[in-house]
Amino acid sequence: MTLRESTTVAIVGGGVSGLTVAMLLRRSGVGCVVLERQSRAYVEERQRAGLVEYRGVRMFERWGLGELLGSFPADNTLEIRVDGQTRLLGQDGYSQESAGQAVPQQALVRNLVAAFLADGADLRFDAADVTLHGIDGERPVVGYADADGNAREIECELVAGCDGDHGITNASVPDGAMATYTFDYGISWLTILADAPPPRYALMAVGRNGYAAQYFRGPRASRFYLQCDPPDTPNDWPADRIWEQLSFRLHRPDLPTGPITDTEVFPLRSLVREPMSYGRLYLLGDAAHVISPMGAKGMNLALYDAEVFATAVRDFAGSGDDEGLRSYSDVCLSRTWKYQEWSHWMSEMLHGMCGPDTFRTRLARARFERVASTPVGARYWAELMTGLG
Ligand code: FAS
Repeated sequence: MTLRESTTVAIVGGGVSGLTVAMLLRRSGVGCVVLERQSRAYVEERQRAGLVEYRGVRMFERWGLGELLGSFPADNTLEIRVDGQTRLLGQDGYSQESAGQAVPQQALVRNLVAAFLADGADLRFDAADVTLHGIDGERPVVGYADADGNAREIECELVAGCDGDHGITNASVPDGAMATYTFDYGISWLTILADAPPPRYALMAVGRNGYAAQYFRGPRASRFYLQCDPPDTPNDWPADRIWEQLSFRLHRPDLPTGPITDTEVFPLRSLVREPMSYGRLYLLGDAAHVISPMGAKGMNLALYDAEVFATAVRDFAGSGDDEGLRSYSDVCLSRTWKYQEWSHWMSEMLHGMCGPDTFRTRLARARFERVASTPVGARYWAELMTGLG
């Protein structure tokens, strides 16, 4: 027998977008249930992004949730090493007054889970076989099997698809109802997590030696990136080769090493689904758009979608005003494309500065010089890095 219940918003996916929108709906007095396929432990340990932009920091503060960001360092400085020469971006007044916070995504997710459950809210892990029904009607139904294998159904007014790029919600939209735009950079990154001391500033190295980066992921942890050949797998990168290439590209013969805890190869690619809603289904975060990590906007676009959707639902549930829901897709797509352009612009510049000395390399270096040494270039970079642009 199927157990049936109802709520206002059924949220599929308990990652950073699902948990943030759930928390904001909770603050707005709107009923919601979050269904997450994985276990709590898995979700809380999964390492991804590492920067909440200034706009995101202000958003959490605005909703009275600033403490969920913890006391991680706030800094907008990015050190770019060009053939070993240090150039610092983000030292201008605008950047320093609008600093983002280096919050590891898993730390934010952990804090969101704890706060949501402590508030007595409804978050269900190990929810399997989620299916959507009647999303083009007035009362959609979300079906799933709970952790004990019981079949359950949740009738609701709205469904928030927060289940990522390969989730069930975007796959539930009928063919032809959404357009999908994709871009493949033809570049892959080896991403490395290591218990190695983090850099003073977020660090990227470009130039003849190739691309590498190092970011804070904790007081004694770093996330490194190495550009690698697309067919590569982690097996092609034993630890000694990783450290040899990192110290070579970062121009750090004395680079402190440490145990490597995770490696993964992922292709740099971007994707946008338009529109970001269909009937009573609204897509948020990676369920609607994937962006290359260059420019650190993946998690931040997910946070933006969460606030736009939660505000729209609050108005709809409160006064029946559906203007926010009707404009949700356009509002979020406008920002999504702006930051897709930013991420592409950054990738073209920073990856363009690597490798042999060609016309394209010189163009990329000229673009970098404008950013690094002119007030207009610095301001353009700062506005987009902070998320205020
Ligand atoms: P998430 O993928 O975070 O969450 C979706 C949730 O839905 C997951 O918990 C999943 O288990 C659940 N789910 C999926 N299918 C389901 C189903 N059928 N039923 C129920 N639940 C389901 N961005 C950066 O800016 N910097 C980085 O360094 C960076 N590194 C990344 C590394 C990797 C490997 C990946 C994949 C992404 C990275 N990103 C990075 C981008 C990342 O931050 C995403 O933009 C962000 O996680 C998006 O958040 P969500 O939309 O909530 O999706």
